[in-house]
Amino acid sequence: MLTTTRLPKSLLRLGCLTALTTILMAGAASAEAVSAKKGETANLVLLPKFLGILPFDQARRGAEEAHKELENKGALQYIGPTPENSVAGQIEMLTTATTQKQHVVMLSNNAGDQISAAAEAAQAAGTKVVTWDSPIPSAKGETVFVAQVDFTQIGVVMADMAHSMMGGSGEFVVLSATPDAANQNAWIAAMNEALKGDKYKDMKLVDTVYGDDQSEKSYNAALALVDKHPNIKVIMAPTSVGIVAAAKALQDEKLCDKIKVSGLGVPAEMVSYTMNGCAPEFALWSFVDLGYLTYYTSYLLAAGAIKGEVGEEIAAGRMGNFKIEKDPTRAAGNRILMGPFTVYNKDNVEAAAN
Ligand code: RAM
Repeated sequence: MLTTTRLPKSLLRLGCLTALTTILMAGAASAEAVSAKKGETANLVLLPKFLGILPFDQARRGAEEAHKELENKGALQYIGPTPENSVAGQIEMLTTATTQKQHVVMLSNNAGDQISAAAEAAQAAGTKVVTWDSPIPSAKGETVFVAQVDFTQIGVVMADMAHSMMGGSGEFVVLSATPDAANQNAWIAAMNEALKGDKYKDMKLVDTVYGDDQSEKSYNAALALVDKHPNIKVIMAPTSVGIVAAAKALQDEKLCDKIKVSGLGVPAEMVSYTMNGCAPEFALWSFVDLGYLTYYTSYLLAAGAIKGEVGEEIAAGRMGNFKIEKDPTRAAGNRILMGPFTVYNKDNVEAAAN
């Protein structure tokens, strides 16, 4: 983005329009951004937490769009474990991809730091690891994280959605994905941090439980929360699986007048619960775009056009330019920040669900 502070003072004083326009145009074209050369050979593996849910299918769609656009002569594989075997399955698949000498594994990490040894081994053998959706917490073995949104900000959004649904006071609970999920854990930590603010002083988070991103487990976990904490006003589920399961559980138990669901969900899966008032407000970003941007990043890395270092800028096709920066939400690691996210309610959810 261009700001006037980047223009030389002498120019501003002169108000020289032609020179100013030239500079603005040069800035817009972003001379430093690295563009992808079509037709390279990059063997890429898209490895989500597990297979079988809509957000990851959408990310795959975005990656395939970029794959075609860049006329990659290499292969794009989409592989993943089952939700039940996610941690061990991801580590095994990363190790296999390393043995196969794949150029880049694009990983939505569900294994916490348990995967870092496999990721470091991959890097040592020449297979780069680009994380998306869910990073490696320590960043060990990770080249760069393509962050869907700023993780600190999403914590604040979750606190605010709970605040508005609870009228600013009372008890609420979190129904998360798996206990090791780096993304959900970071969002919950960020929400807890946000809750320290004065605005939220009358809200109390009384429990955090895990439905493992599995529908039935999450459904039962939601029912158990309601039994255990009869006074809760909100179930906050920062998972596309958990939020649907919790909304269905409350609907089935006819509890939506008393308890609301919120969190992160896919509009197409949430629309009926938003319209009937069980889940009045939730947020999400585009997983298609996340897959597309992750692919561009990985293709450029595979081609040797970038190294994944802070300050490098890439041109990511229809999405525009992105800079690699130090990830301010982790102690170590680099990130590319995508954004934005959308907050959905009954006014916009139907249009987004189509
Ligand atoms: C589930 C997964 C994914 C997360 C979304 C919000 O689909 O846990 O990693 O980003 O929820």
